[in-house]
Amino acid sequence: MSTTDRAPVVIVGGGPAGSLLALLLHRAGIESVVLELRTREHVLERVRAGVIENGSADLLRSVGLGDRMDVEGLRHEGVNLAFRGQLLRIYFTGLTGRHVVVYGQTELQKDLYAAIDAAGVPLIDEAEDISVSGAETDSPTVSYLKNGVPRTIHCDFVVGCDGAHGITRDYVPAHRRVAYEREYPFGWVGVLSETPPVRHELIYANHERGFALCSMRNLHRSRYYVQGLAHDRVEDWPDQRFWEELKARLPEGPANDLVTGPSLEKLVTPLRSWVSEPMSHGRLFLAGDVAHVVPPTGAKGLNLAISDVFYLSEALSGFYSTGSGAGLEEYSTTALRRVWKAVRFSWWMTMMMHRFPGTSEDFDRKLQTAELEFLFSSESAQRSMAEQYTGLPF
Ligand code: FAS
Ligand code: PHB
Repeated sequence: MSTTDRAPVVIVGGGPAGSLLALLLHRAGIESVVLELRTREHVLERVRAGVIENGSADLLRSVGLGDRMDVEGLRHEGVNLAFRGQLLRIYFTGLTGRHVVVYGQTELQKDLYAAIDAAGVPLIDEAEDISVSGAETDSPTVSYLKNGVPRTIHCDFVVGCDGAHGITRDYVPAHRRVAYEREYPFGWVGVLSETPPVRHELIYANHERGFALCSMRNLHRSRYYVQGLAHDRVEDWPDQRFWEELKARLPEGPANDLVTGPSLEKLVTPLRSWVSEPMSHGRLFLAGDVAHVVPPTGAKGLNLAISDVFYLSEALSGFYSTGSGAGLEEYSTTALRRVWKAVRFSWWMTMMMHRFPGTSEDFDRKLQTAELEFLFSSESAQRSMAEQYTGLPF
């Protein structure tokens, strides 16, 4: 027995991209259905990004998602770079008038689900075997299994927001799809701990033992990362090794002040830059990690998902309010223009702050040192970094 539904827009994937798009469309009077493969609880448990750009925070406030973020989130007017025992503060607000908000993706996801529930947007979790047909027609359909029961939704548009391992991108024919990739010969080991942050702003450290990052979720909960080998596993990094390595990579002051404790969560993640073009095909549109992945060094992943759905919601509301498909035709080009700038910034931060195996004193290492020395000594270089870190305009 199958059931057939209808909705103007079907969104595949209930992460930040999918759920924010559903909310933006609802506010524009456009109904949608969100299909999520995992349970809500699983999505809400994920510990991922932590930095929200200036523009992303403004967009979230404009759709009623600013209250908890502005109370529990931390406004950061700068960030610190550590190199050769020195700490340099990049004063965002002084250099650009802008700031970032440190607010965990986990918390944002909770706010997003609460907002789409309050708006009455159907989010169907544990939706399995999703398939799309007719993306090249004006009336595509999306089929899936819910509790083993086959269901089909007829729609006008399908939006793939199903992340780096999603299936929707495969509905862009292979002859039209181009993937650009750069893999890095290392990964990150991340730890969440119920310990006070070592400093009230983030520290990105370039050290001969490898990169390290000191971040946080609030004034009692810290998030730390160290550079590990590309194929490290969580079990290779017992807590004691993690804390010893982090401490060794920080300048003396923060190293002495570091409060350690048991890890609440630990992950290892490979680093890669990857973009799949185009981000649309017929009535299928892609947004977020399903179309592009960046190394977290530039804190851009979540923010790119937000800018993608901003552009797409503008284009879809243009279509439904005026009948014009101009914005939809332009969507892929518009989104990719901002994506590639963030891909470049994330690549630049990664190249500048990590130790590349086997490059103790070679040409690349000399370049890295020169890059950091220039940044430490040039206000215009610091302003360029501040502009990009706080987020380029949409
Ligand atoms: P998401 O992956 O968040 O969401 C996609 C959703 O689609 C998921 O809920 C998934 O279950 C669902 N899905 C998958 N396949 C499906 C299918 N076939 N059918 C239906 N649903 C399906 N960014 C930073 O800026 N800083 C960080 O520190 C950082 N850390 C990260 C750590 C990890 C381990 C990862 C993977 C990413 C990290 N990121 C970080 C990037 C991250 O924030 C992403 O950019 C962000 O989650 C992208 O959001 P979405 O595009 O919505 O994809
Ligand atoms: C985080 O807080 O998890 C975080 C912050 C900045 C990054 C990456 C991760 O660049």
